[in-house]
Amino acid sequence: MSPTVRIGIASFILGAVLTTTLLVFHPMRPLVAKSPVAPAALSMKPVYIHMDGANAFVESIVAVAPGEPVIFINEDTGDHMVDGYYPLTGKPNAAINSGMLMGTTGPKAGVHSYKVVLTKPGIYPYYCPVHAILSKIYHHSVQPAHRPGVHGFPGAMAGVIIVTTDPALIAQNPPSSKKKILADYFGG
Ligand SMILES: [Cu+2]
Repeated sequence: MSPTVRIGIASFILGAVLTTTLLVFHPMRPLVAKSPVAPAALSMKPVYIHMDGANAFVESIVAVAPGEPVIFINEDTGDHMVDGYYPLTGKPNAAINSGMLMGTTGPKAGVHSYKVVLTKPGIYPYYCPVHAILSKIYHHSVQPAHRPGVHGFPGAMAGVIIVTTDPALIAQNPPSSKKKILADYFGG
């Protein structure tokens, strides 16, 4: 091999090494291609809220991911409603509006349910106007209160859905919110 050829090969190798080094360590080039930010590992399984014979929402506070369905299950023989409201004004929030949710005598009778899907993060209070009222507290603000004259749960039949991307909040849902039917809750 002539010295000229040897120098040529050496130059080629050096060039290749330099090019590779520049490509790998160039400050503008990330060493590892960034994958798109994976959405948080949030469940899209429905979260269930049950209404029982005591005229209560059993899981009165639940958190869900945006777009994760919330399904209200009426396990009471009596009728209920699920109406969203804005606590600062008392005005209805049309995003949650079940209409009359008929009572259910048992799992074989066909359980009446209402599904709501909320896509915007936020705090969504709701109440059952059959068994609770919105009581004025300050200026136009309201809070749910027990409807005088109705029996059952001594508190207000009301609850809150929190729509959040924080899995730590969703992890705090009560275990019964994972089950569609609570076998021992029919009646009332
Ligand atoms: Cu009710």
